[in-house]
Amino acid sequence: MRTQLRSITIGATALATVVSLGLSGCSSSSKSSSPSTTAAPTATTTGATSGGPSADAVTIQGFAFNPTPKTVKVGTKVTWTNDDSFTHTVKTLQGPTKPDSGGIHSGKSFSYVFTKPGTYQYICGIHNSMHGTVVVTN
Ligand SMILES: [Cu+2]
Repeated sequence: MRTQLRSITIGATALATVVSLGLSGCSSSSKSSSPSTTAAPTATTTGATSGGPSADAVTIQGFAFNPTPKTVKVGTKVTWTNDDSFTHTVKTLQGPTKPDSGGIHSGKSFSYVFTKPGTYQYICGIHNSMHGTVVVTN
């Protein structure tokens, strides 16, 4: 009885291995196990966002973030591009998360994916008078 239980366990493990190897694996060890059509969900497109995150942009120019406030949906990737000839940063003071770019040199950009809804208030860490806001909605 014990051995029987054991062999069942081994069989299940072997099956699981075959499944995890997928169709690409060599199925040389396939000994006509009854084809269980209780299919393992192989190609599950996981959850909400199929087709990648949406994107939005903020420009840094003339010592200002534009536009601000910027309203985006959760999961949006926001890219700040520095069109000034000075280095700026995006430093979040208040928000569910605290994106902090570090120095964004002239002509460079910084991207951040907002995964939590809320209001994000940020400044330029170098020029503290530069204020910006991102509002992330569900
Ligand atoms: Cu700045």
